[in-house]
Amino acid sequence: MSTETQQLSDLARLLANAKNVVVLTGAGVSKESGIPTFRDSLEGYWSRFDPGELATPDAFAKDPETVTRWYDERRMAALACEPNPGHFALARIEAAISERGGRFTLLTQNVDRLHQRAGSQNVVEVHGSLVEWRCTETGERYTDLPAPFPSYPPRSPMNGALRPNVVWFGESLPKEALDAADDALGSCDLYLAIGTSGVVYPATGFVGAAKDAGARAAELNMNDTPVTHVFDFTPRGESGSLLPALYELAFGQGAA
Ligand code: BV8
Repeated sequence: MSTETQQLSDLARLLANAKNVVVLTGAGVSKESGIPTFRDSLEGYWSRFDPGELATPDAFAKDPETVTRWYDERRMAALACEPNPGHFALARIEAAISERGGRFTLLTQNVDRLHQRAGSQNVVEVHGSLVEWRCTETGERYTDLPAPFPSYPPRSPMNGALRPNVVWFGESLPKEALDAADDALGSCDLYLAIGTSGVVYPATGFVGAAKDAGARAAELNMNDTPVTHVFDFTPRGESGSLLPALYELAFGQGAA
């Protein structure tokens, strides 16, 4: 048996008996749905921009038209995409663990809402969402929005500029998201980081809290990251293949 398969079957055995699983997903999980990952070179018109520069309050203050146009194009792309087998497998893993009386928390850095569309229930959007925009004057949030916006920056009914309700670099994560993450991580026995490059904090640091709670940790990714050394299991491959295989090994007909 290859070390890859051995890793996945060892991980599946832990997953089948886990009491409190915490998963962190990144843009890699949505790649097979056709959504470019956050650090993939931006295509076409956007190739001249650095996403890390555009995803900031300064960029919005300087050029709200360009920033809101970028986010609206990403919103349209996300709405046009479908969840992939990796998203559906995570929803099935959550259901299997819940059925056994276990706890499952999905912390996602993704802003595309594909986990929810695949049926995941306990989803914490640590970086917000593309489909929710908020008025910069009143803070009011809106999800029932024109698709696409007729002009940029879009305006709220109060005529305030609308911004995407995502967390930009330099902005704190929503308190309720951080509290939910801390609560789940504090008694976690298995932590999975999936499809994330492990460079953005505080999300990348969640694995440390899980390890402090005594959890085993797995990093399912295409390649190594700056935090790979922290993990006990590091199966490599596409999440759209690894996650259905993990589900089958842990809960499927052939489960050990
Ligand atoms: C904070 C939402 C406290 C918007 C995002 C200076 C000032 C302030 C803060 C900092 C600073 N310097 C550093 C920081 C901290 C900063 C940070 O971590 N910077 C990094 C870059 C060094 N963090 C913050 O600012 C956070 N807030 O710290 O608040 C604070 C407040 C004020 C002052 C000081 C501190 C806020 C971070 C949130 C930023 N918002 N997104 C948007 O989406 O536009 S982050 C952005 O990166 C996305 O959310 C994305 O999800 C996230 C992480 O990226 P990944 O998901 O990992 O995606 P990536 O493309 O990088 O990698 C994809 C991976 O998938 C790859 O490894 C690839 O191999 C793999 N893959 C590809 N295909 C597949 C696959 N894997 C499996 N299957 C496949 N098929």
